[in-house]
Amino acid sequence: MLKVLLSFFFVQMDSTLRPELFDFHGVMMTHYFTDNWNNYQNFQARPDDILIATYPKAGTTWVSYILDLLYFGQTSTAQKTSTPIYERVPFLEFAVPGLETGKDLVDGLSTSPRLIKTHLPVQFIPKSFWEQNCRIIYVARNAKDNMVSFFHFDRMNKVEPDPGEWSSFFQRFLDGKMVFGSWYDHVNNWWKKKESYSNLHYMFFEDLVENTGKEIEKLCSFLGLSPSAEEVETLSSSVQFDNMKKDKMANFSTTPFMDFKISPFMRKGLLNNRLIQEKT
Ligand code: PPS
Repeated sequence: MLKVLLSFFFVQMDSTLRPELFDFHGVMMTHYFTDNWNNYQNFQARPDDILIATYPKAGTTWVSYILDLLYFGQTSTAQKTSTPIYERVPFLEFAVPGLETGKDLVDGLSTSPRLIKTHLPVQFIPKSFWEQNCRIIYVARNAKDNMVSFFHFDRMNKVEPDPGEWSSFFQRFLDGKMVFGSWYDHVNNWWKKKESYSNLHYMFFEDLVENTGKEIEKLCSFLGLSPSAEEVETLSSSVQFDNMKKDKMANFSTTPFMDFKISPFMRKGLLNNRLIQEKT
């Protein structure tokens, strides 16, 4: 019942209730990701925590789902069919009134390891992740597909700033005036972090599309896991776009503030240049 009421409330929110962007320590943010700043900056990471970091719309959910299946694929079916991915892999900085904060959801996780999602630029990561030498996976996606995905997401997500017309959104993206700042600064500063922090696995959305099994193997090698070739094959097919799109626990259709009548969360998930290649 609570979920139904929340959906009603969020879907009724009009554009005037959408958040404004503001400059926060040199990065454009909205208050939904800064209201809980002090709390999440003091987050106490554990050495086996795994952080999945991305610029928004770069493949966070895909990699979260892969890791969840790698570690907890044997969990009871009841849990798998009733706990959405955003509760299994909480979004650390998320703080929307009426919903549990990401930080509280992480604190409530009883799993080991805990899988944690973030879109924070590298300079905003709570210091305990570095102190505990946690494993961090960063996923980057090419700017064009990332931007298109972000535009459609902002249209349907009522807790994002209004995207406006495509032309102004396009310019804003180029100017780096998006939630979590500039795409270029994000992917570039995380890339540079690899030089000083070795427990960082930097991967690309495009490689996952091209050869999911190979990327899963690289992930496993980073995580110190050794699944059989058959297990990798099975996992690789379970996490293909069409399967995840159908899965209510992975496709965000249970989220109260997203309007799927405007656009689905899992929209295309393909490379535009691959489509072009296929056509020529
Ligand atoms: S979010 O809201 O920032 O956490 O979004 P994120 O999960 O990072 O990115 C969403 C995009 O990833 C696509 N996606 C996939 N593509 C291919 N295969 C699989 N399995 C898959 N899972 C998620 C999803 O469709 C979004 O991209 P677009 O281009 O909008 O479809």
